[in-house]
Amino acid sequence: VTLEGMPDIWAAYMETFRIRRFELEIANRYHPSDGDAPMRCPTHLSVGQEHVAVAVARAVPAGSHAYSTHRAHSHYLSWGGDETAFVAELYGRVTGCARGWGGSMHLIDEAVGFMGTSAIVGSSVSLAVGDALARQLTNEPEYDAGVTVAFAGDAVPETGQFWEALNFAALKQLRLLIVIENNGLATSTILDDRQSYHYGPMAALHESGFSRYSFLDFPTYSEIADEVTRLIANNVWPIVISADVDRFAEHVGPVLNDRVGESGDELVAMRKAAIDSMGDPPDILEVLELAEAKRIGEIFESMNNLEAHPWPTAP
Ligand SMILES: Cc1ncc(C[n+]2csc(CCOP(=O)(O)OP(=O)(O)O)c2C)c(N)n1
Ligand SMILES: [Mg+2]
Repeated sequence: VTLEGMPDIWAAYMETFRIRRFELEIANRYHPSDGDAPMRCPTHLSVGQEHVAVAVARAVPAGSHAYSTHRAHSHYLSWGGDETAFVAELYGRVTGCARGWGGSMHLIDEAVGFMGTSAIVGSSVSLAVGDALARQLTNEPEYDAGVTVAFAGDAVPETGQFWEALNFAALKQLRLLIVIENNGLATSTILDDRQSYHYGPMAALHESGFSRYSFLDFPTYSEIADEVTRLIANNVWPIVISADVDRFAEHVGPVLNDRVGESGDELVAMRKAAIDSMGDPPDILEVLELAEAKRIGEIFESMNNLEAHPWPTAP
């Protein structure tokens, strides 16, 4: 069974499912009762938010780059980051994408245009603005056609560097797309306790009235993908998209909340949309899901082989 010939929502769903599986494997394996080489790296899970990354990655032109934050798993994976290098990095092995020294908050895979992550709140935007400037200064057609994406949390507009980056990008008309995953929380502080409703940074973005700043109220996968496509075609830069999401996990760590918020679970909605799109019995999807879950589980299992995935040695 393959995805060939299936409607786009099938591939989008399976991609979102893939990322959710990685996150659930991390949650399940974080505190193993057996094994002498457990995962120790602090992790910020993207459970509940995966569809944003999938929509953006599938909507941007070829040659686009991405920068991300402490909550980077969905961004790295949606950009096509190497799966084994991802898991090896979480286990602190030399085969990891940052040679085992960086962990979850320093994911990188330049081969696919995933240029790096930093846990300094706001820094993804500053890094991306430099990348977007480089894009403008070169004359390579594919590079020019791509965009530079900065994934960001809702705390990012509370930093100075967000506004400095936005100003510079607007001045130079840089192909910068800032994607804010607005889960309404910075660690555990809600938006209303951090930002003035009338005069705070989100209000200021709203007030600016720019057609290229878009605020999506618990959007579906398709609404995000369509909005990214529309604004890129509009070709006025920079672009800011804020998508309301629910985070189904604690801020840092493997523990999932039982909470499925206001929005429901978009992964479940995408699954239903995939089935409805074909009028097909769901068993095809189940076969695909089981195979994918098994494949991903095996990547984690492979970390038990310390010869294949050794510890790094001190430089
Ligand atoms: C400059 C800076 N200040 C404070 C912190 C501590 N810190 C880590 S994550 C975080 C909250 C981030 O919230 P948000 O951007 O909404 O991302 P989320 O965790 O909700 O995805 C803070 C304050 C930091 N990493 N960097
Ligand atoms: Mg947040």
